[in-house]
Amino acid sequence: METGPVRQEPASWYINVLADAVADGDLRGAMNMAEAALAAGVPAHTIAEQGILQGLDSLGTRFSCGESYLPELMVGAKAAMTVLELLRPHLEGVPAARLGTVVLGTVQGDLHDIGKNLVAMLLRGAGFQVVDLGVNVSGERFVAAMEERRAHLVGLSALLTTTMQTMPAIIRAIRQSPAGRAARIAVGGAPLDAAFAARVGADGFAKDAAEAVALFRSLHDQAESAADLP
Ligand code: B1M
Repeated sequence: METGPVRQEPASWYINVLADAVADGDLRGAMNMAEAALAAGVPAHTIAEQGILQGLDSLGTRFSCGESYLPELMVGAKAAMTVLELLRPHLEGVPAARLGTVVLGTVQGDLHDIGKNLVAMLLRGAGFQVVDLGVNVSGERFVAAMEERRAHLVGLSALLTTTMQTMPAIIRAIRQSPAGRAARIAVGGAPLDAAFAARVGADGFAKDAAEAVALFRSLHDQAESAADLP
């Protein structure tokens, strides 16, 4: 029997095997590999930001090329969501700071929420309170949640080139509401970029969940120093 140290693979090995399992919709394989990666000391945010993302990206490419269809997309998404739930306690942790409240949602017409959920977990881990409105969220629902929770930070997510076009109307609805006058609004999602964010009147764009945390920290600081909170 071998008695030497347990063989440790590089982090990229766990990430690649996990990504393949997600892309193949192999839920058990993805869970096993995420557990093995955690046990090997791969940080939870690396497993999420690289493993899950890489797996869903290659599934998306197969879908675009007609090599996979909607059922495969759904099974891969299910594997990704299950791994994300496994990672949740590691990503959210026990936050020390108590920062502001972020009202977060995927915009109207859009049902993609894996990236938005990852953003929510890292924000909670960083000390924000997150009011997650889920998917298919209208401007009215964003405004109502901001009023109810007295929140001044808002995050809009979109994954479709069609639904990103609903962002200007949602941002207008927020800005025109009494609760939204002092709001700081961030947008994100794969088809967006900083130029789009500026064009639609958002206060910032983040390309991934780690950037979203840094962005909301800076928007929170700006709002505090501007002292224009309601
Ligand atoms: Co859909 N889908 N999908 N899908 N799907 C895409 C987006 C697509 C690119 C696939 C493709 O064709 N290659 C394509 C869009 C094409 C386009 O718009 N031009 C597409 C399509 C076409 C569709 C349908 C129309 C398919 C159909 O029905 N024929 C349909 C639309 C349904 C709807 O929304 N109305 C549909 C449905 C689905 C499923 C339900 C099966 C499933 C979603 C399940 C779920 O989310 N619960 C699904 C999936 C899984 C995908 C892909 C494969 C993966 C998306 C994902 O979760 N990525 C996707 C292809 C791809 O992305 N390569 C695809 C992983 C996630 C961690 O990344 O969401 O980008 P992402 O989030 C990142 C950043 O963007 C950022 O941080 C996150 C972490 O790093 N971020 C923010 C996100 N939100 C942020 C907010 C912020 C800041 C940062 O601040 C507020």
